[in-house]
Amino acid sequence: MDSARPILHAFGGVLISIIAVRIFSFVSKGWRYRTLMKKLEKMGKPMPEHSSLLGHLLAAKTASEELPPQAHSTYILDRIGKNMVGNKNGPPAYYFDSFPVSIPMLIIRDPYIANQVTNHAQVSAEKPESLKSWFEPITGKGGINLFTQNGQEWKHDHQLFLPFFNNSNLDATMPSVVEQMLIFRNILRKRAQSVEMFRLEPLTQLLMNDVIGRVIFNADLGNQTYGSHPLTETMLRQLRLKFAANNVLDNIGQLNPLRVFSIWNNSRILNQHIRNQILKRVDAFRDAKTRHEQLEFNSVLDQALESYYSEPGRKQSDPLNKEFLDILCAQLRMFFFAGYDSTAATMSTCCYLLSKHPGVLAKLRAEHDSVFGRNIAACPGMITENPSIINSLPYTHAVIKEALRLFPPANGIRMGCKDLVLKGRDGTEYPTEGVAVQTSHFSVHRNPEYWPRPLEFLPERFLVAPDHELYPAKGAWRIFEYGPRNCTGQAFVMKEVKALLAIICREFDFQNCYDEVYADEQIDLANVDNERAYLVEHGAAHPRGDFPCRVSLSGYVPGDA
Ligand code: HEM
Ligand SMILES: *[C@@H]1O[C@H](CO)[C@@H](O)[C@H](O)[C@H]1NC(C)=O
Ligand SMILES: *[C@@H]1O[C@H](CO)[C@@H](O)[C@H](O)[C@H]1NC(C)=O
Ligand SMILES: *[C@@H]1O[C@H](CO)[C@@H](O)[C@H](O)[C@H]1NC(C)=O
Ligand SMILES: CC(=O)N[C@H]1CO[C@H](CO)[C@@H](O)[C@@H]1O
Repeated sequence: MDSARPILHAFGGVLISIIAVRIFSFVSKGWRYRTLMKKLEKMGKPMPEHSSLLGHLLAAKTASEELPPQAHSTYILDRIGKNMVGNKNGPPAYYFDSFPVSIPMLIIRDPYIANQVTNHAQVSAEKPESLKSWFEPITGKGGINLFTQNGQEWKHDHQLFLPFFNNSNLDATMPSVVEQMLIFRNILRKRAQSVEMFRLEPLTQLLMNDVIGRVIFNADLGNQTYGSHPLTETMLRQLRLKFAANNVLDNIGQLNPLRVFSIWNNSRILNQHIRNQILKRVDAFRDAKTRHEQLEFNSVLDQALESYYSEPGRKQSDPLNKEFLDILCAQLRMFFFAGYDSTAATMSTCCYLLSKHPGVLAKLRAEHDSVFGRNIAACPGMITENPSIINSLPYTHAVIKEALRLFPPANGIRMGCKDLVLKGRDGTEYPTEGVAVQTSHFSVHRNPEYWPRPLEFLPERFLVAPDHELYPAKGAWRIFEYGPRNCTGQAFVMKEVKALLAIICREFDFQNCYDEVYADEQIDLANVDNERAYLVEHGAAHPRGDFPCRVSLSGYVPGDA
């Protein structure tokens, strides 16, 4: 035992030093952030009352207490703005210091200011360092992926994957996508035989999981048909863990050692599966190349291999180097997440809103009649034969945009710099040095100064001429953000959701069961715009309750186009 003592001593010393360094860095960071905010407060910049000790945590607490349970942090940020004196709709932008929850931020609620951010040469391209810890459980590898990378490293990897998203390659994926949607349609047909209520979103999630497994890394997850695939399960489990105890005010959950361990364990399993998939595909990819076979489409993985092997000095027979394999693994985990979660939410949100707006549904069906003809059953085959047909569905497109306006799954974030001082329309200046600039899509998309009838579901606003009062202001709809860091997957999202609506909307009627499920609920919905399906935190922002509904065969008879 005695001989172990010096070692234990040394170990204890190291441990204490590590802890001391961590505490020191935490305190000095906190001090720096609070001082920066105090300075901005003294300059009279818009912000809630700032405490030297707690920053704006009390303002966040007050705001969250005025909201229903689990309301997404986007409502908290919106509420904090509305609680500030002087402007009942809240200021166009305000500073927010929630350290240790996040680094200091400038929250933007106005498109005029948001446009300046995405037009600025440096800031438009720069992500804050702190975003990496958000992504770490999802992508591993220190949270490094296209969302969080900067500079040359981002440019390089962005180029690597970009060709996947060209229009002809996306069209070439559509037959595989439609195949999965037909499985989904059959599941709905079964549900339609019973009057039992069910939740739609878990089904759109499985649909999108299977779609994305195929187009991201050539995996047939088959979850819709066979029961859940380990990869699907691990990803869903990881997201549940990440968001279980993770809201703006309760970050303590992240320190729970059991949770930390489970996240690490899940991360390990995700890596194993994806690595195997990569290595399997490298072989198949080489095979196809030596036999000069044309692939049906390039998956994201195929595209990365294609780019990798066409770099100068590399031979087709070379193995992947470790560095590339690591980053590829992290990027594919990111694509797997980015590819299914928010798209699945969008699909169920559209079905929810259509169930509440029969007039919109009627117009949507009429458009599908005119493009796909009177034989409803022929539609999927027509998309498979000629994927570009879904580009001629302007009303459907507008329905999706309007659903996304009201239920934005994501936000935009950039790192500010000394050179960028934003200006409000009233002349107020907002320095951005040292703060992350976050554009709140929810607040921008419901901003009454830019959107007439902001809370109404009016797809027509995206179809009217520029001189019409409903015509959206520049940059007021920014669901995929603008500038060099906009969403790489946006064209794909629109194609997928349009195809799904074309395939299911004429055949089925959805009956919205929110009132039934939440009939006995005694909560005040005033601060979530009286919306029972208010957004909650789960990966991307999702409507609460996973859309409880019933589905039935509509009996719809297509009209003459
Ligand atoms: C409804 C669905 C989706 C929404 C609302 C959405 C939204 C966004 C937003 C707002 C950003 C920019 C974030 C920022 O400005 O800080 C973004 C970035 C990104 N999205 Fe999406 N997205 C969706 C679906 C997808 C899909 C299906 C893919 C890929 C298959 C994808 C891949 C990406 C990537 C790679 C980035 C990072 C771009 C970069 O910084 O280089 N997204 N997305
Ligand atoms: C689009 O990407 C695919 C797959 O990488 C490639 O084969 C095709 O040549 C590209 N087309 C265009 C127009 O860039
Ligand atoms: C890691 O997770 C898997 C899947 O949930 C589980 O079977 C396994 O026991 C876990 N490993 C450890 C060491 O807890
Ligand atoms: C989106 O980003 C790409 C890649 O950086 C860029 O080429 C394109 O112009 C951007 N689009 C918009 C609308 O900002
Ligand atoms: C159709 C089907 O079998 N779906 C299964 C997919 O996986 C989930 C669990 O993640 C199961 O609950 C579903 O039954």
